[in-house]
Amino acid sequence: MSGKNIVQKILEAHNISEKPINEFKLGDPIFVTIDQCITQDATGTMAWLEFEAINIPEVKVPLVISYIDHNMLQTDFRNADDHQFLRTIAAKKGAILSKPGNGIIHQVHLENFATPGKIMLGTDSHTPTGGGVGSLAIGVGGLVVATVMAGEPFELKYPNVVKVNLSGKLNRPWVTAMDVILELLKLRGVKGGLKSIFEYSGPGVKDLTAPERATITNMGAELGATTSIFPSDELTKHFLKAQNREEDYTLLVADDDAEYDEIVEIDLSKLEPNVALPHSPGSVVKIRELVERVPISKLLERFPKKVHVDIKTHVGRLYERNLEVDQVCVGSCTNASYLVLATTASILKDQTVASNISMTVSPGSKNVFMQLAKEGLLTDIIGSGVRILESGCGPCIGMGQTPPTNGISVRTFNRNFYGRTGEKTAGAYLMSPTSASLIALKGKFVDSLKEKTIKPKIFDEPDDFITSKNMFIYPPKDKSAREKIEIIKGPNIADCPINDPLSSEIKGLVLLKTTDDITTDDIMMAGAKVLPLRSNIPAISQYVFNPIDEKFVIKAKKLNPNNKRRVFIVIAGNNYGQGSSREHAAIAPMWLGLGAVLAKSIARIHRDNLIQWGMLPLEFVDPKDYDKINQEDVLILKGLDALREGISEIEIKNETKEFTFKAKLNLSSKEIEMLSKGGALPLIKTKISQTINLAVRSEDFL
Ligand code: MIC
Ligand code: SF4
Repeated sequence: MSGKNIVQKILEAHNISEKPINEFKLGDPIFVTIDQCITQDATGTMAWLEFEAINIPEVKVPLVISYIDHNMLQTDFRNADDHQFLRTIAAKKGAILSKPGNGIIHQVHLENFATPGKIMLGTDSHTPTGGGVGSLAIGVGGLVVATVMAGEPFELKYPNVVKVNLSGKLNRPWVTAMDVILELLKLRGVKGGLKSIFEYSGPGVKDLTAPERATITNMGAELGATTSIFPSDELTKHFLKAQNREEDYTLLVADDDAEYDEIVEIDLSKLEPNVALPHSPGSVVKIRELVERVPISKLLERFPKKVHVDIKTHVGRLYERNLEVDQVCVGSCTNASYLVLATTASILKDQTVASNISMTVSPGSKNVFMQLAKEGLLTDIIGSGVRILESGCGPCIGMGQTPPTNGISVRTFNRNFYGRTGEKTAGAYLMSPTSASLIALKGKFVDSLKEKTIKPKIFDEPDDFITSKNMFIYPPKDKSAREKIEIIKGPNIADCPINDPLSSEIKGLVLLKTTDDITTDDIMMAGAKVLPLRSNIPAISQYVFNPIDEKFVIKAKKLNPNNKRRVFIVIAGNNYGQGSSREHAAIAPMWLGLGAVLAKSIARIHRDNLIQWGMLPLEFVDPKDYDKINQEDVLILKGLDALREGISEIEIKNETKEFTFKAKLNLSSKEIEMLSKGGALPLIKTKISQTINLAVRSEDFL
């Protein structure tokens, strides 16, 4: 037998299924144990409400951390109430809390806890950031984490493992790790990682520090990948040692004769600064091409039709405006580590941000912030006219810094979906902090490789990072102290809703027919107005599909005045639900009456979220049937009591057009159980009450 790749090694060490690792095929369900779980406030309030509903005394995963980093504006009582709830439930249930201001979940976790060889789950799609130090780090919905914290094993669909072979060296300082992941997105697009884990390897790996690797694994989420991972080597050791946790280091590399399902080659020395055009992280071109004003028709030839209108509108506007930009935002879980911000500071030093530009910098963590301050680099940043924001997600999730009408925003973030900036007419361009900083100084897109005067400095990774821990709140060690803690819930925090058990048939109106690549931001928008409602499903459901159909909720209420379950269906193209892990994009439509999504394909996390909440993620057997269905048709889904493990085909009658066609879904036996009960919550409640009874009985015998 051939050797193992890193993914196989980690899965093997955690496998609790009945068969050994070498017998798994693509898509087979594999059960693994979980070492760490992380939540963040925007998804975490729901996850913790679910955990509370499961009603067990404390978390059963060795390390659980609840981060507060998304909802930080506190424009009224709602966010502060959420924070209070998260603080009290963490203390009671045995989780560490990372206070607001401690930093962005993924950056803080990378610095403090991510560990080579461990498997971690996070209620956030950018959890794969931990892959930068060799963790197998996977983003999932809140209910998956809630059930795993309650002791359930985690079920993963066995992935394709793609080797990304890095050769050569980056042409620093202007070409960075961000350009590597943008290159991969250029090569493969936003669907290019479906069902896959990307394992990085090759001589180029040695040139990348752990935080740079984390930039790459973080944004691997935009490929639709299950996760991405780097080996754990000398550079990992240096990073962990500098974070004062050398004991977490283990060597983790693939065997020389390891096999992969696919190999991608990237020569780092050939890369140039890249940029993702509005509104997709997959629409990547070289910055130089925009500066040279490559005709839009030439750019369009590279991209699917779906994105053509966006590119025409936004690049057209950029060219008309002589490449001028309104806003530059540096930060996010992708690009806010110490080294990248130190280089940013060296670009800004003794310069002034152009008068037409508002520039912000949000350091990824409190410790990054302090390190920049200690070394005087913060002075260079502030001195140039940058607006410093606190360490948090901020503008990345539309919490402030919304650009002007028709604005052109340059961001170092990982997503530029339609409307995500908070302004639907604006366009966001994604690129590295070094490229973005030069643009901020010049006021417009420029080719950094031709820059003569500004000379950015490349910093070595420090041997000692600042490793302050005083914004973590550890739960009381003493069980009786934990028991006494009262969970505080403000008036905006509503109970967790629940679905009905599935019957044999669903009759539903097609309330919406959408196109390809609908994002979770399209289904359930973020931003300062809506994020404070994340712990209140009835309230947040008023925004379902708002960015793409403002009348959707009115239609849903008219159809379903008594708030019944499973009365309408959504028809979609490919990659429905790409983007975030927010389960609100499943729960809120469920609340309005969604029974099933019937699509050409559905993104992994969103598919799982639908099942977790008792809705059917169906795919057309013949994608051409998509064209035969119209909005407002009535569909009848039959034989739902006969779902079986593996691929089931379901007969669907279009009652309006009088024809029958087929849809399919590939389910594990656990997923069938979940669907039939109405989701993971009703299922686990049944199971847990049995376990508790059994435990009491065995104690009685002792
Ligand atoms: C995002 O980047 O979209 C988020 C906000 O971090 C989400 C989670 C969420 O919606 O709260 C994610 O990436 O999963
Ligand atoms: Fe926060 Fe943006 Fe990262 Fe999501 S992508 S965790 S909103 S910084």
